[in-house]
Amino acid sequence: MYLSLRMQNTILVIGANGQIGTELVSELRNIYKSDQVVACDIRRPDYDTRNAGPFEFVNVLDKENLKEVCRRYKPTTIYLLAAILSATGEQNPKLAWDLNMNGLLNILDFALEFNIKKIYWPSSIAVFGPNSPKDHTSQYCVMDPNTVYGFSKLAGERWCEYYHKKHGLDIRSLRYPGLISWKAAPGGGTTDYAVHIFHDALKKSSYNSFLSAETRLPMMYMDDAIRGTIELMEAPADKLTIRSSYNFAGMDFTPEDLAAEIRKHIPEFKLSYISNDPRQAIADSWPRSIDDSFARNDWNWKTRFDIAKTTEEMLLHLKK
Ligand code: AKB
Repeated sequence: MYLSLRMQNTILVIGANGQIGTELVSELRNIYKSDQVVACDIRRPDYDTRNAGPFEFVNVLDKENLKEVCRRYKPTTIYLLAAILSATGEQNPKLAWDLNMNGLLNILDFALEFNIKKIYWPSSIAVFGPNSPKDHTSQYCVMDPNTVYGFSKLAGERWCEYYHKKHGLDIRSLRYPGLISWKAAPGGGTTDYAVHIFHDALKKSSYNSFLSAETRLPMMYMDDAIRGTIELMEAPADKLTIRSSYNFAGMDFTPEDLAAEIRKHIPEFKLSYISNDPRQAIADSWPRSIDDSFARNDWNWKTRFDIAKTTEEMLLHLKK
């Protein structure tokens, strides 16, 4: 089995069981052969790995473990998704810095050592801070993130560009907004309310939001995020003018906007608010909307899901 894997392109997805990884692995397995896509995580996935494709235990901070997996699979591409997000990161700042930063540096070094052709690493709208422009925030502007997650992502972006310029590494990245999906739960972010709200709307026709009524944030439906990620990875290298991380936009809305959309399907839906949640301050430091014109111009990015279509899809799938 390993001999045949060595002769073809092999993709490692590290952090495969998370919100993004769960959907990315299955989409990559639709595009490539299942055994070309190795799901890696510190936890075994819920699905049956014998049918779904190879799975390996990988801790991105354990260099010996990483080296052994790279030797065995000879990956041509790595997607590094393992990270601690904004809200969880504030509860354990040193661990968030360690995983988000040293995990990336380990992969960048292994990419050089094992001649890995392409790397994907996600950044986030969390790289912006309280002094960044709030509306249509541009690719290049003041960036003063004040969460550990945010400044680990900003530092990571600088490392990505540095390895590209200094070592010619083909590394690609997107600044994800809040991601809305139904297959796997989000993992400790500030934008998670926009997923929880759908579960509670169906279960109890109400939701108690930890962000205030007027908190507008950039968001995206997961199908768009996965398609955009794969489009970026397939774009010709000479078209890419950004090697730190691309601004990437879908839609933007407030909890009130989302509640109004949900009421079109569940008229009795009620939204209430928790006060003094620490995630409010994080959300207040982030942009309200994003200008993603570099992604549009360089590799023709176009969003497909607006708030209405996202709401319809989320309710439809979660009802099943
Ligand atoms: C978070 O809220 O921390 C993430 C993000 C925007 O990167 N969803």
